[in-house]
Amino acid sequence: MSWDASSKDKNKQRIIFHVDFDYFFAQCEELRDPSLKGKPVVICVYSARGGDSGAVSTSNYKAREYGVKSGIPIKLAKNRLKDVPDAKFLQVDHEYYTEMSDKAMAIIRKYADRFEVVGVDEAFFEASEKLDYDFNKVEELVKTIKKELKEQLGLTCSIGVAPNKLVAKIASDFRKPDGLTIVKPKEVQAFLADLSVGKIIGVGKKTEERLNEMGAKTIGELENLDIYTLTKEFGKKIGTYLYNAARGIDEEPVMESEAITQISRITTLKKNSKIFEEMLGDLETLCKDVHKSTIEQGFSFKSVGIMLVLDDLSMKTKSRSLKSPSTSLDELLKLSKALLEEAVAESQMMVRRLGVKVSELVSSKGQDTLFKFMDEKT
Ligand code: DCP
Ligand code: CA
Ligand code: CA
Repeated sequence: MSWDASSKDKNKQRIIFHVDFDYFFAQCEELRDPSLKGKPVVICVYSARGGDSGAVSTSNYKAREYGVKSGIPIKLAKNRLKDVPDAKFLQVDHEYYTEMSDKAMAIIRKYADRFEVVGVDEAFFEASEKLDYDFNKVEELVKTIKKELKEQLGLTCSIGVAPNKLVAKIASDFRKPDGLTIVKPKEVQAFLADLSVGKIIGVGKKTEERLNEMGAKTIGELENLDIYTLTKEFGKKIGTYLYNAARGIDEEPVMESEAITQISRITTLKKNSKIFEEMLGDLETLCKDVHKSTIEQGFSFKSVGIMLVLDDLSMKTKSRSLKSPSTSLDELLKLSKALLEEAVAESQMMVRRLGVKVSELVSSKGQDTLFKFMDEKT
């Protein structure tokens, strides 16, 4: 039965789960090296500048007690932990985290009617049919899933269960780590009432500040703002979204994920060429398009490739991996220029078509694209 069909029956509320792995990158490191457990563990993304320049990707809960969390400079993290001799600073290892993520997702997927991965450490799934639309069966399923993750991988997660994605996502964040929060259909509004509006998916700092100024600090208070006020302030799309969110209404379907493995663009040159400089303009346009699409879909890329279709219609490809996943357009441009320059030097033939691709994609953001979209607009 499709999501549409099931929601037509008013008595049947969907059962939607949101799973979020606890302190994910740091937990993966603890699993690989159990001697880390109990010590502050900080996962670092070192920048190209060397030394301790760069930012903290995440940290375990012990490190968070010292104010060390995602996004702060590594230097500041080291400073906050300078009196803690057993603190550990490790470099990100996306490949290993992705492998753990894939294994964990495979375990959970079995219990879903529909399964949607939204980031390396989180997923939505629907289990309405498997649970006969009975919220009373949720707890047992969650126990089974948590037990299997723990036994097979050693991994803990926090789970939110609700009649829709919006509330499930807020619920998974409600109790952590190793949490479970079930919000039955009748409990939705009471559950949301006292939470800050910033908990709504898509509401970033700017939107939150604006809503606070309008008198809505909590989701309960947001309910007092009428649809006209909200659409006037935020536009029709976001205004309506916020109006519904305040009431715990969200009809977004769980979308079965098809694994995206690469993003590419290809173009036919205006004039066949074997001169690097003549192809540069097209290359830059391709890179910008690929980059835009990659960012919009919430990915970073670890591999860059170019593709040439030559005059005899043969194809030449070249690709290279980065040290760590990147979201940088400059890096994409730099690497694809280098690859094109090499390819042109190696081949005597004219080029007809040119393509750029990024692959080894890492979905680093848990939030859907609305998040970015909303704070840009407001
Ligand atoms: N991440 C990152 N940079 C950020 C935020 C997150 O590199 N600014 C990475 C590291 C995290 C992973 O994404 O382990 C998942 O992000 P979460 O926000 O879910 O945070 P954690 O899983 O680390 O912690 P929590 O237990 O709060 O979910
Ligand atoms: Ca997490
Ligand atoms: Ca997450």
